Amino acid sequence: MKACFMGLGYIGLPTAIIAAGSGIQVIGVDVNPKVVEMTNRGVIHIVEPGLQELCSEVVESGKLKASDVPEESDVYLIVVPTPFKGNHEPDISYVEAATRMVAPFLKKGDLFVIESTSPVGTTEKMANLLYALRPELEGKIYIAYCPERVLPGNVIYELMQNDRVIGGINSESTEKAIQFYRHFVRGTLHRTNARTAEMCKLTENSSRDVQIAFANELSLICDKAGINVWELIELANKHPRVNILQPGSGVGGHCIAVDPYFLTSEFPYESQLISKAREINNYKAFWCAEKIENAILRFFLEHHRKPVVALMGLSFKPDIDDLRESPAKYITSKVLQRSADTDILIVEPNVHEHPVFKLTDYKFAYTRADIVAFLVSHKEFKTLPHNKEKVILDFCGVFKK
Ligand code: SAJ
Repeated sequence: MKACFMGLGYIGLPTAIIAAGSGIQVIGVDVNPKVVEMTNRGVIHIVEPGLQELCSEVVESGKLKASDVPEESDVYLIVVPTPFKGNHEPDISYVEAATRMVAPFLKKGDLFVIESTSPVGTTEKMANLLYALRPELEGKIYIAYCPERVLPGNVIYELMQNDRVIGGINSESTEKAIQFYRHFVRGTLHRTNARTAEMCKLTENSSRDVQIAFANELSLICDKAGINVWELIELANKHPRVNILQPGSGVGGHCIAVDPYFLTSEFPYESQLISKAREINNYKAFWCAEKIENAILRFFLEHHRKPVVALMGLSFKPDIDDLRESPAKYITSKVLQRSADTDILIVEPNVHEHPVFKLTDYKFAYTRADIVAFLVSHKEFKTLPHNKEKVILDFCGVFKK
């Protein structure tokens, strides 16, 4: 069997590698020539534990090859980004472009699967597009939606072990997609229709966003009330039916901070809670930036000199190199803008170089700084010694108690 993966990003690349590892012949297609070149050398362009070794193996064995154009295959998977436009409306133009690219290669009996997070109805839309481009294939190809559910940082395990929801445009398509995913997924494959599968993905990430918003709201209340929010949550979670998540510097990444808008833009009146959760999680990053700016001002008034400030972490969550939609990056930019004349040290242990931010070693920054703001709870930061001399703004529970 041969599969063509359109998109070798944070999800497409690991999935292509795992599929190739299961014996499927894989061609991975990406518009970025650097990604194609690196993949063909067996080098991954993302940080993901364990993935490098697997990539080298499947490239050496000839099971995975990358290119900028698709090749005739039996299965085509669309794993490209779905960002949103300025007004938070989903932008499915990459899904559409990838669909157009594979259309000439499709033949009778082939399977076409969308994995990209998509607004409800996208799979049907792409089916209609394919039939418009290749009318002779109507009713002769299988089309399904199967959202990915993996957590960056634990991708290999989750790709193989997580349950998957698979929804075809008809039951034959669902069955065909189930047969494909059986090659490399050990979790249960749940059958549904395409619209429900699309909605399921949006529901999962919106649900997490709402839950994090609750934790972030608690952190704002606790800050005013003089209560340690980490201790509070730990205690509340001792209740057998309470399970509160952790507050942080906001919600980032290309999933949780984006997907709820796919619902709020299309169902604005029905999605009040989802909408409010987005507002709270966005506000949390703004609030953190204000806290840092106030601390700088207070330090100046007390010590009659500008403080050295360390901003610890830039990625959107702990122990990864991914800066997409990162609240830490937003906070850093905002503080740099507003406190341009202050000595600000920026730290991100998972990134070597950044085109905009000059990065500093985390131990050096921590030692030098008068004010330390933890924006991401990277594992390295947890090993730093407590220092009562410094002003510590711990937005994500590095030192918890
Ligand atoms: N965060 C908190 N507090 C928490 C948990 C997370 O503030 O208690 C923040 C993180 O710091 C980060 C953001 O939320 O900024 C999102 O991180 P995450 O770990 O919750 O999720 P992602 O974006 O890495 O992955 C999510 C996952 N979805 C769910 O857990 C429902 C993953 O399974 C999906 O595959 C992925 O989105 C996706 O691709 O959609």
